[in-house]
Amino acid sequence: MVSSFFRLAAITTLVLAFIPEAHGQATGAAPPDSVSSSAGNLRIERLATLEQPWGMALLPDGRLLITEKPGRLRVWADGKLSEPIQGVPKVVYRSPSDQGGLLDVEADPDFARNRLVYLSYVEAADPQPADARDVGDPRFGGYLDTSDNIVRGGAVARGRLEGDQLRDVQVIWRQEPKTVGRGHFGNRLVFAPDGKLFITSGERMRFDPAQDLATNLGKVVRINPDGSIPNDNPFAGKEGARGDIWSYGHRNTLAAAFDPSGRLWAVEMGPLGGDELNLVQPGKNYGWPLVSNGDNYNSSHIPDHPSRKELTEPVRTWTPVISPSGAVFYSGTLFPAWRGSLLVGGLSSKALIRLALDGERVAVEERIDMKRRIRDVLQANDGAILLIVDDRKGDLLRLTPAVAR
Ligand SMILES: [Ca+2]
Ligand SMILES: [Ca+2]
Repeated sequence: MVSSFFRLAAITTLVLAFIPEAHGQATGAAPPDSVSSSAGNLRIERLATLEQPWGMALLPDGRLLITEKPGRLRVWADGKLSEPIQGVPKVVYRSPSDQGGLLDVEADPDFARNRLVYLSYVEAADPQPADARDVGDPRFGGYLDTSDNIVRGGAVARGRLEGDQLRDVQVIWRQEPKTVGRGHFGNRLVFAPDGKLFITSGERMRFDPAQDLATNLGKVVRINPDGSIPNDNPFAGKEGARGDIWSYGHRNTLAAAFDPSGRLWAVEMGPLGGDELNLVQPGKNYGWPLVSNGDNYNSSHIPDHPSRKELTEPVRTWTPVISPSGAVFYSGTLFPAWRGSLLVGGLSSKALIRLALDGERVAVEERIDMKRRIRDVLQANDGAILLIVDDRKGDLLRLTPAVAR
């Protein structure tokens, strides 16, 4: 006991050696100092404050990349937030209620050698339709909001990070077709252990495309890091289907993470109720919009998952919803009891949700009350848990075990 206490104390002292620094002038309300959990009280530190942060990625040297939805990529290192990195693609972003903008960031698994960084974001169609008010244009999907008629879609680009510049930026993937509307882009990025890149692609609030194998909306997508299609994808080379599709029937998947045994888990926003945890497997149909354990926002009924056995059921559903954001499998040493747990950020639930999995079921579920909309979760190299808060003044927070001071 004594030796483990001193080990913990030594680690915490190291963590405290960083001087937290807030970016910009005004910051949001100070977070509480601590929160209780099954691992005891957690110390909450605010490291920085960003505008609508969305995604995080760690570089091998411990530097942290963070996106801001309005279109900025910053680096947090040595207690400081950098100026925006130059060379980031131009994004469509209109207001904090816009689900698009600059979204996720990932570092290449071989970053130490190739310095490649991947960004997902929302781009405008070029050119825009000649008459952007024509509701009959299929790009509008029968939807017309004259205050927001930019035809747009998610995209993924990669470039080489050199100093404060992204160089040789190339688009490697696009959501197709583009349409109007500010929602359901998905766009979470995660590398598989074998180096393939997975992208979650939302159904752009259009429902039916999730079942249409001729579009990549409402799918989980798998590509090679250069954008080419792996020839072992389930629909590669099949007529009438897109080769980039890995699984389909998804609504708006915002979290994706590989567990220690190499299985892909994804967390999906349901409609009115029915958020889902799915074990994602190639070629399977996850049911949207044919089934959902939630119902439509206008209260019209959607049959529940068990009514259609041929559609893959979620491992867990949530009603009321958690509104999932990013997620990560914890493997660090600061919280030994949490090793192997999936940590999921919650927006409307304002929580960090810990799921201990046993095979294909959730064995333990814990909700840590963060009192703020959590947008992404990451494990730092020292085992601390990093969170970003979804807000116009969104904090970067670090969770470590609290010790007596
Ligand atoms: Ca489903
Ligand atoms: Ca239902």
